[in-house]
Order: sequence, then structure tokens, then C-alpha cells
Amino acid sequence: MHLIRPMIAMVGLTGLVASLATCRIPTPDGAPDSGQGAIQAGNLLPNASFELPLGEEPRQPGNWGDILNPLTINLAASNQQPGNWPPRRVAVEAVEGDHAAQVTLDPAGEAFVGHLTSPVVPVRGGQVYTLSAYVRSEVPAAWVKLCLWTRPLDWRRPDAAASVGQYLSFSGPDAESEVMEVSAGWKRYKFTFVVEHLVSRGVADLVVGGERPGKVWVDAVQLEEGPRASPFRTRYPVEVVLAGRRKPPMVHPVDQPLELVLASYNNSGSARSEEMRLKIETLKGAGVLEKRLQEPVPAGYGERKLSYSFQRVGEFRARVRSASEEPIGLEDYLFVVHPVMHRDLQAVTYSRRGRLHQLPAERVWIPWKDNEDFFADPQANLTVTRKGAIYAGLKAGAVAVTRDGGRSWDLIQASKTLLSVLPDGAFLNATREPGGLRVYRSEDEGSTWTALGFIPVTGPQGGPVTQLKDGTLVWPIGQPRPGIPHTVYAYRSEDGGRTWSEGYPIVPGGEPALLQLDSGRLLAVARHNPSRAPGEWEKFYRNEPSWRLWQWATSYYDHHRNRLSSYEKNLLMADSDDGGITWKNPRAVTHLLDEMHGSAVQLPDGRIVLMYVHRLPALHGGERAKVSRDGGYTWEEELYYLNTVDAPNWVEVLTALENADGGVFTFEESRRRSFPTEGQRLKGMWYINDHVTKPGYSASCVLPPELADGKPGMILTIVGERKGKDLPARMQAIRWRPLPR
Ligand SMILES: [Ca+2]
Repeated sequence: MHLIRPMIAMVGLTGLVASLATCRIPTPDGAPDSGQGAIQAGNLLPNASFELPLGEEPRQPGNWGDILNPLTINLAASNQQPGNWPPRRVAVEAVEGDHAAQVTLDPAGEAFVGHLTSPVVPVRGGQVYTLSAYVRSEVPAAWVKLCLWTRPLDWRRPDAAASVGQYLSFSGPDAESEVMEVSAGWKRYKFTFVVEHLVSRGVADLVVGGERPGKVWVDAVQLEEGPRASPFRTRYPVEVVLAGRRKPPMVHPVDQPLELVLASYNNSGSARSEEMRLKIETLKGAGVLEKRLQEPVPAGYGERKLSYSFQRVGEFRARVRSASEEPIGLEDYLFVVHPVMHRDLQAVTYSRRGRLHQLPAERVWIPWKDNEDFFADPQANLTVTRKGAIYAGLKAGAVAVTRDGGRSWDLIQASKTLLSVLPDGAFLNATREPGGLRVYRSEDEGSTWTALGFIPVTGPQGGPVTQLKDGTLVWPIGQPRPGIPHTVYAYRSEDGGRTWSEGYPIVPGGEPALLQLDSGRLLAVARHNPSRAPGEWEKFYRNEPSWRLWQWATSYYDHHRNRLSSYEKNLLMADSDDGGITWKNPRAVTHLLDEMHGSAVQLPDGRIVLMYVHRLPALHGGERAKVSRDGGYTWEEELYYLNTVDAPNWVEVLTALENADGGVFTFEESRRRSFPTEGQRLKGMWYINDHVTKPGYSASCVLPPELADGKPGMILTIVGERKGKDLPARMQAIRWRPLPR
């Protein structure tokens, strides 16, 4: 059987090579004859004795059981994750060191099966390899198969009939040993094979099974070149894992030192004076910190605490290498550093090359709070009426109004929810009626309303209505239509809202807002959370750094399966030069996931300011802004932070989840995505939404000089703060301006 596989495997190469090209895991030369050269001694697998942490943190790139590496992600994307990811456990009689990997046998048809997948390792095309592992079982009549994949893993049973008589098709691993019986005592299992030509990396897949559920233990796994299994050794004499051990994970507030834990395993039997290098770079690859770690590494397992004055905000990657650049650190540690602002700070902050600075600003609380719902989300655009009033819809009919440019606010009660305010002071409302949305207009601050036109639409997500200079109303509405991805459409009315045009597609997405520039051009901003088709995973790697960061940070409190829904969750912009009929130049204007609800204003000097919420992780996320001089194509380097939202009860919430679940927080990632607590089904993300204060949405306008400080270019932004367990939903008004041109 195996003899015919090498020729067969050529078929899938075009797709594989194309997909590999988009991935960033370093690959060796995958050229046709990369296998040339002498046999290389040594174990290719890192952490192969399972002495270093294995998923205690959110899984980071590079460790065992990583479901998001380029070869294993197909399992997640096609719902094949194991119910329990193998943890590392103390094993009294481990073959090497003190720990072994524990694999749980899950139901699979009539049998019970478990998998232990290795990190991605380089392999040389056409080379002979031997894979070996020590295995023992708590379950009688257990078995093991040793496998190697050089293409995306797929554990679905291959259709044997499809291969009958077909010389050029097969599925399953590249190489797969016979089934070998496993007993209660440790025994070494070995498998020698060749890998296909024109491949450059692989994942070892140890498959164990039995007739009953239970645990199988694995230790001292070795993948080496050549036809024999040599005595086990670790990949390097010293290997390390860098961890943050934060709650919530991976977020470090800027007002604290950057504290990391370096876990090491040294199997040489005595302390080693091994110099290591810690490098921290931005996700875009710019180096920001490099440290030499020179203390001796103790024999066996050791931990040391690292603490640095970092004082930079942004998204980063930390890695450890040996002095000669060997990858002895098997995971990169991805992390974010958030700015920290006091809720009443009379300033906004901004970052330049990661360093924080302040700009004076005025900040007041709007006299409104809500203990019932978590939303604190004003509609995106504010309008300054001809009488100098500015209104903000809060919830239902509650409206805040200011007549002094946002310094002081009063509450009024409209009888319908405020959608938008026109420059003449009229309120607009959109009410869902059977089959669509009815527009209403009020001339008396929402007391009485007149019905206007109707737009037939299902599942609408309407943004604010914008009145163009020629009086035309343009209303962006996100909606699903049969056969078309969720899209934002522009509806136009040239008679004040009595009749509306068909919807003209703008961009994919929802949650839209429009701005007419001085030039007459219309600028649209929309939230973009695309979904993927089942089994589709290549797109994740097109946005790899920010997507990975999001995946690992959220996998802490939810299941990977849930978070694989989006490969992007950010903001798109597009332009229209004909009043909203034809849209062009669609472009991403933010690039991290969980950045949404964007809106823009134009300053009197022509610059565009984009405001949006940055949500992840919720601890000190907040409203952000950035400035463009060219109409939203390129952005100045400074990032403005209008507020940051603390969540003082995070640890309490995470502990409650841990106690309720008993699984997710030990990172064994049980199959349960929701779990019972006090008679209710509790789902991690929902529980967090209900209990942790987080940033809401924003609304902005440019103040005329008489409502500002006599000078042009001041922005009024309302920022929401969503309800947590102890704090109500509420909103602030901020009078601020970005740096001068
Ligand atoms: Ca071990």
C-alpha cells in the first residue's frame, strides 16, 4: 500500500504549495532537492519529553496539540477537534523527566480514539525518517499508530471505494504505521518511512485507540532522519517556553512592568551556563527590545521571572533563541499592551512608535445610566443643528441634548427611538413594520411623529441617515439578501424621506456610517465580519498576525470552534462620487480583529478622523481614532485613545467560569461549549458580556468654533461604556482635537 503512495501524493501539491506560500511559519528550503546532504542526527521534535508547559496558557504557536498551525487548522475548520486536547501531566514513572502527555480516548464510532499532534517541523523532501514514541495504556486492548502528515490533517475516514483502481488518489496520512498493540507498561514503538519529494514540513500524529474510554500515556517521542530509532534525546539540551500568565490572558497594562515567566527544561543532568536571547518585536516585525539572559539554567525543570520596564503600547511577539539563534523557545508569546486611562482624565492620549503622550481634552459624564441592558451604543453620527443643538439617542426614547457643545447635557424623552437628526433639527426614526422599515419624522424633539416612506428589507442593520448638501437623504443599511454575503446598501431619498430608491451595494458588512466630504464625495465606513465556508481555512493566514492574536486571546474563555468564525473583523471604507449610487475603492482601514463601529469626521483643514472601538481584550480596550490626510487611504502614525475601560472584576469572572466549567480553564478544552451552573446553561462569552464592563460605541461631530473654544477643528465624541456586574451602562462626552497638521 505504502509503495504506491509516493507517486500518488504529487496530485495535491499545487494546492498545498500555494497554501504554504501564504503561511508565515518559517519553512526550510522546499526546493525539489531539499533532501540532499548527509543524514542529520538528532530529534526534530521540540518539547518531545513533555516537560515544558503544554497548553497551560492559551496555546501559542509552536507547541503540541496546536489546532491553529497550518497543517492542523483544517481539523478545526471541519469540526474534527478532539473533545480533549492532550495535557502534560506529572507521570511518576515517566520515561524521561517527570511528565508525559496524557491522551484521552474519545468515542469514535464503535471504538475510542485519541490523537497527539506535534508542532510543525521541517522535513526534507524524499528523506528517510524514523518516528518513535514510548506509549502505555490504562485501557486494556489498546493500540497505537504512528503517522506523519506533510499536508493539512484530515481525520475523516477516507472513502476506500474512491481509491479502488485509482492510482492517483488517496487520503489519510502521508505515512501511517500498522496498528501496534499497547500494554500497561511503557514500551517503545518505531516506524520508518520516507516522506514525499517536494515537501518541506510535517506534523507527527500519534493515534491511540481502544475498546473503552480511558487514558493513554505518551513520552519521549522522537522524529529523526535515517532508518533507526536512536536513544531518545530532547531536541536541544535546553528548551524553553515563554509565558505571561495573565488574567485575562496576553494583555499587559502599560502602567505595569512587563512580567514574563521563562520555563526551562535542561536534560543534561547539571546546570548549564547557556546564554539565551529574548527578542520582542511588533506584529509587523519591528524590533523593540532585546535582552541577554545569562543566568545558569538549572538541571531539569526550572522557572525564572523576567520583569522589564516596557512602556510601549501595541501588539507584540516575544521569542527566545539561543546565543547562536537556535529556536530553543518553542512558542512565540503573543501579547498586547493596552494604555490605561483614568475614567475622568481631562485629556486624551496618543501613541507614537508605541510611546504614550497626552493632549488636553474636556471630559464629562452624560447624566444617564442603565442597569438593565449592557448597551451603551449611540448611533454613529452627531449633527449640529442650525440652532446649535446636538442630540444623542441613548436607549429607546431617551435622548441627551447639549446646547453648549457638549459641556453640559440634559435628558429629554422622545416617544420613538432617535435614529438621526437633520441640520434643521428634525428627528428621524426607523420603526420595524411587517416587511421592512418605516421612516418617521418629528419637528418637536420627538413628541409627535409623521410617517414617511417605507423600505422593504429583512434583517436590517441601519446606520444613521446623512443629509447631503443638495438635501438628498442617504441611508446606509446592512442586510442579508439571499445568495449574497451580508452587505451594506445605500438607500436614497430626494423628497425628504417620503420615497426611497432601491439599495445600492456599498461593501460587504454591516453597522455602517456615512460622511459627505467638502469635495462632495461620500465616504462609507462599515463593520466587516466575514464568515468562512466549512473546511475553508486558507483565509485565516492572509491576516495571520492579528487573527492569531485574537484566536489565542479569546480561546482562553471560549472554544476554538466558536472563534474560527471570522478571519477578519474590522472596518472597511469605500467612496462614492455620485451621491451614493456607485461605490468604489473598498479598503480595510483597521486591521486588528474586534475593531468595529467606525465613523468619520472631516476637520476644517481637510483631514479625516476615523473613530472606532477596539474591544479585545476587554481590559482597557476603548475608543480609538486616527487621522488621514488623503481621504482615508493612508493613516498618520499616531493612534489616539479617547478612553480605556477597566474591568476590575475580570479575575472574579474568570474564576467563576473556571468553577462552573472545570475544563476550559485547565485548557483541556472540553467539548462543552456551554455548561450548567445554578440551573442555567452558561456560555463563556455570554457570561463575560453580562459581567465585564467593556467599551461601547461612539458618535462624533466637528464643533463650530462658537461651540468649541473659538477655534475650528474641535471634535465632540460620545463614548459608551457597556454595563458590567458592578457598573451600569453609561456614556461620556469628550471635547478633543488631534495633533495639529
Ligand atoms: Ca517526559
